[in-house]
Amino acid sequence: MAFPKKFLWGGAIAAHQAEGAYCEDGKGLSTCDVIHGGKGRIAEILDPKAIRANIEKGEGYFPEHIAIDFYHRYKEDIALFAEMGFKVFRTSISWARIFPNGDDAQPNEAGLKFYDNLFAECAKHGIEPLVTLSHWEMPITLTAKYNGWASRALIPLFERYAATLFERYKNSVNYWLTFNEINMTLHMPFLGGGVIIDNPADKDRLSMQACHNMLVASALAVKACHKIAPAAKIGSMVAAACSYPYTCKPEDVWEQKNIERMNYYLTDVQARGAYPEYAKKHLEHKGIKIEMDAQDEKLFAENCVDFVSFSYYSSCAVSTDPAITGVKTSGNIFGGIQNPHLKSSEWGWQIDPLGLRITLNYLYDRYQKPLFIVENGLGAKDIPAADGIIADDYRIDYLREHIKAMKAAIEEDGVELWGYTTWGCIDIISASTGEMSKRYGFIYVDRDDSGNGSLTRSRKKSFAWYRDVIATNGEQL
Ligand code: BGP
Repeated sequence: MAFPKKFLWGGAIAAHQAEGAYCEDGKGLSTCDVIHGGKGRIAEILDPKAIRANIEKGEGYFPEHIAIDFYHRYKEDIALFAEMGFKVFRTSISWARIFPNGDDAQPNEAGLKFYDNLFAECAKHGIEPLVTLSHWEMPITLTAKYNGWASRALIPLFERYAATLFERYKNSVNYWLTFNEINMTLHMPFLGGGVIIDNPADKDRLSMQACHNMLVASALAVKACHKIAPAAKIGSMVAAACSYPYTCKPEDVWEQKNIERMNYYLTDVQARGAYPEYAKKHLEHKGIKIEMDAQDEKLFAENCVDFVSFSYYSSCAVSTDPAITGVKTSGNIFGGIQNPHLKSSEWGWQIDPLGLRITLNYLYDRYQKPLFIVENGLGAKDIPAADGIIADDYRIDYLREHIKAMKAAIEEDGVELWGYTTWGCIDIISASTGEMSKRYGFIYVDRDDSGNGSLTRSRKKSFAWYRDVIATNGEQL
């Protein structure tokens, strides 16, 4: 049998993409509450004027305000997860529910209570929560006052937020992640770190500074977790961008290597405890001087994560040839060159199950720590048939092939993998487009891209399929 007996099968969502109730029970406004949906979402996130206008005026439809109303419907949803046999459920905590402005004197009791109830509901069904402290959202006040993670002022605020959560949930949460896809802050500083960049020439410096500050906060969270909840495990989380040299030309190979290294330097700090030499040189060559405290390096060295988690959806190719670099694929925000050997999803994300096995091996070789796949799945348009049934065989095929790749990595390569949470186990708002129609779930939610629909939940064909996968511990695919 390939999968260990205690393998954690489950699914994942994030607070802002599911909860809604954006200003209920004392919650403050979050960064994600001021982003519109639609194809222009990424451009809006990168446009300082648009973001400022949204913060000031707040006009138009903001999909996260109601999302799928998980805040009021979590009992029904968790019961459905339990019906599939979930062992683990990954979600995040909304910082603005706990500290509405980020720097409030006291936490918001109603916000804490919501997560008490949520975790109690998980416990009732024997489901282990896996909780991200910060998944692409933070109190908007922290952007307004400090320009988000660009400032070190956020470090003690985050430390207190994290400690508050560990104290409160030390008996109900055994698995924590610090920042979701920390490397994405380099590409999307507002989404990942609440940072607005007015001068594009400042992007590298500010985003790398923001990441440094987040690394310090992440190490402090690891320290606090080990002290307050010593039995719990806390991990890092990176968007694993599997890439291949487009050709065997040494220049292409070298280019791919460099892109890959810059993708993992933040995880290197979290998992190995120090900035790698190549990253220091990169900063030096770019003329970027990161502001650091004398204590930062010691803190990194002493507070490494217990495991490394990652998201994996697709792979891309890398080339130095301008004739080839024209053919882009979208991928998980950073994109790359289209690989002619692979098929793409409707959103242009290239489907590559073997890339998952390659990634698992690569990360295990690099960090020699247990791994956790905390996001994987296929975003697709699901069209209910006349009888209401959604026969999402394309999703089943995608997941089956990826699970086979995991199996091979465990059985044949000896990778230590703790668990697998498919992304968007119930349909939620897409992070990159704000659409509802980009669906990942086993559970269909009746809601469209403009916010119409009854929010009723129904089981797709993949629901019964995943239930059987879990019941047989990955034997029946
Ligand atoms: C990851 C994020 C998630 C998520 C997922 C799928 O990058 O951590 O929040 O949404 O990608 O992306 P999308 O929703 O854009 O399809």
